[in-house]
Amino acid sequence: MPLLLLRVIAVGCALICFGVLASAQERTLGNVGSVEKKRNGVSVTLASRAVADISFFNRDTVRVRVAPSGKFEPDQSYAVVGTPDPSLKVEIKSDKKFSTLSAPGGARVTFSHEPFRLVILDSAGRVVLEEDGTRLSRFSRETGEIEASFRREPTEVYFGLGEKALPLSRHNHVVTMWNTDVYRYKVGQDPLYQAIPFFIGLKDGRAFGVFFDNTWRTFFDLGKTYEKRFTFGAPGGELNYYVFTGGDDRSPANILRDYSTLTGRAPMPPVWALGFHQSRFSYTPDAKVREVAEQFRKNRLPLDAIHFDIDYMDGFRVFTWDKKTFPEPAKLITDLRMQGIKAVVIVDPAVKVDEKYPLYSEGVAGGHFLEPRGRVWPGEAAFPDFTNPKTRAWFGAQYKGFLSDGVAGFWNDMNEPSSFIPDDTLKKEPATADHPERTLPLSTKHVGDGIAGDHARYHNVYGMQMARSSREGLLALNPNERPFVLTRAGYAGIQRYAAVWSGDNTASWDHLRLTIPLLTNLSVSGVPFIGADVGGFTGSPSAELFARWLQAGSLTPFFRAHSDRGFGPHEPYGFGDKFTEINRATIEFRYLLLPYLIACFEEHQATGAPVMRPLWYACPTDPQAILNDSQFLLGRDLLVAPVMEEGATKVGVYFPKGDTWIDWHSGSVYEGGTSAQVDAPLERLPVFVRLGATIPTLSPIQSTDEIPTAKKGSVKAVMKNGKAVLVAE
Ligand code: MIG
Repeated sequence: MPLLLLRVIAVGCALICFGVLASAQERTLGNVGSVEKKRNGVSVTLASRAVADISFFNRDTVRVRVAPSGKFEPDQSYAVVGTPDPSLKVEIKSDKKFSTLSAPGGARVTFSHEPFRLVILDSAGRVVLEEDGTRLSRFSRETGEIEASFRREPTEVYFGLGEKALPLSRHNHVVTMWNTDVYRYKVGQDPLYQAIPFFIGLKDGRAFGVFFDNTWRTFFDLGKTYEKRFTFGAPGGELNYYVFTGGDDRSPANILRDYSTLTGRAPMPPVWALGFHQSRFSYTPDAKVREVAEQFRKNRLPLDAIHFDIDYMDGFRVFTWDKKTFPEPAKLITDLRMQGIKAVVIVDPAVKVDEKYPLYSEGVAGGHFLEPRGRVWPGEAAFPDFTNPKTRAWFGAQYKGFLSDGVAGFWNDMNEPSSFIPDDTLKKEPATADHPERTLPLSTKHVGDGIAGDHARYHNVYGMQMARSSREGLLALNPNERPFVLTRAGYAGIQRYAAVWSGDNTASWDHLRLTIPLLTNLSVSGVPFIGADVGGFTGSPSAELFARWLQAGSLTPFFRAHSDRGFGPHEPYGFGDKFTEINRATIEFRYLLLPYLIACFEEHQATGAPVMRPLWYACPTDPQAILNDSQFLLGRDLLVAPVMEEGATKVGVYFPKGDTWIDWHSGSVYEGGTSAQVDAPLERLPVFVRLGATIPTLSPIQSTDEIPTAKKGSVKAVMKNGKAVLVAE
């Protein structure tokens, strides 16, 4: 079909075309010059010389792309894997003053021509987003900055944006996307390790989503500067964003269905990775690892994995073993496997600068390293350029040795990337030791998968591309096994490659409470396989804190206890017999529910629904559910209300509207829309089953190896003689 060129206007007076200049350098897009029809949308030339492409990804998803320079880069994204719906027929109308694009049965976009201003509507014609006329989209050609602003209602709330140590909703906050190694981060600190520039907004019970696919250091000002506006922007790149209008019912589920169609879903984890993991910085030497395994088995504590932290390596050289402390890794790992325990080893990105270390010389010869070098555990170290496909393949192939040793899973740490402060700087400025932005210089050059660029642009995808290299390498080496990769840093789409844990949290009650807002928001950022270090990484948890944290963590998707160097026990057998028994019951409950957890991951695969869910996800119209940050849902049918207060033996629970809930332990029945104080003695995690649900279960096992011979059962929440009851079979 020949391109239809709709010449609109060319009131082309240079004086009025530049829109409102807020500063000497900043300009808005200006008036519309021409509107040209393209596949699934239009291309708009603007008086500012910028061009804007507006198109539909599917019926309910609109993409807006603005190139301030007037020329688009090749359309390449680290996040996006979906392709636009080929069956779409977008209708386009244009007159002198307005253009309108509509997808039959779906969203609609209209924009005025003088000046260019966008309004995006849902399938029922309700406004979803409307550019703020008092602060139109703008850019600076001199600095490369770009920005877009939309009107908001003061009651609007926002969720997602990856991993944040912030309150449940991000309204009234300005947040930053910049992957940062934040040892001992504080509640309220921003940013942390994961940058996911996607959020779900909720207004009057209706959801919408915005994904700003820009890998630079982006920001989101969600009503903080001005309560009737939200703004997002970046110091460079294109203004490239997707708006999810949510279809007819405007549900959060629809937003995540469409977002995950665009950026992908998590593959099914290996079943063992859904069991309990035990970790510490570090279990060394090998005898210590054996002792941990023995303690678990002796105490009949279920366990599927032990993590090997950095000290197993030879001088922190990645992909090596310390011959003194781990002389026979394959033997050790086989012995662990006999006890139903898999080995997970940490793999850091940076390669020790050492001419005698083959990986280093190979990396130099292959041109795999970034310049300049950095400093990490091994001293001076070279960072592979994971934005180079050849480097990803090279690094990924290194897992071969570990696979033949029998290692089952891999843990990618320090991949923000984190680079220590050089010694001479440290001497001069000791305070920089804790500098939160210790990373590579922003001018570091990356291959960028064909679009060369510097670290300011590629920093946020570094960790994700490392995790990709790991996953793809493992699949190439062993196509028949589902890989398990755990990563600390990531960007939108990280769910395709790895599970995520929330880094260096602290052994405190407020960090335990933080896990729910942190993890549920990461979850609705499209990443289902997530967890926080049980017990808190740094610090020594009391027996009570550890037991309560283990309970809360037992129904999060990724379940691992981990500890920093030199702190007290973070092992479930480390607190005396009474607590060993309590902790055993907690982990056993996790294993009992494994078939249900697996079903939740299958549901994610099919629909994009999260595994761990905030209450608002299920009840966006229930005002009491929306800001609840002390409870969560596991899948659709289990409501979890962990105890997160020291000394508490009761917990206040809100039961979301629309369902009836039955206490797993006591059988008490609660109607949706009510609150209650529920008994929660130390040994009990309050869990409630939705009336009508069938929860598949397993008889007690010590590891997932025993699943084939375990007894399969179920717990059903049904009406019997006019009463809601749980029936176990
Ligand atoms: O500079 O490998 O978040 O889980 O135990 C610290 C040692 C490096 C940070 C990780 C933590 C891990 C630790 N690592």
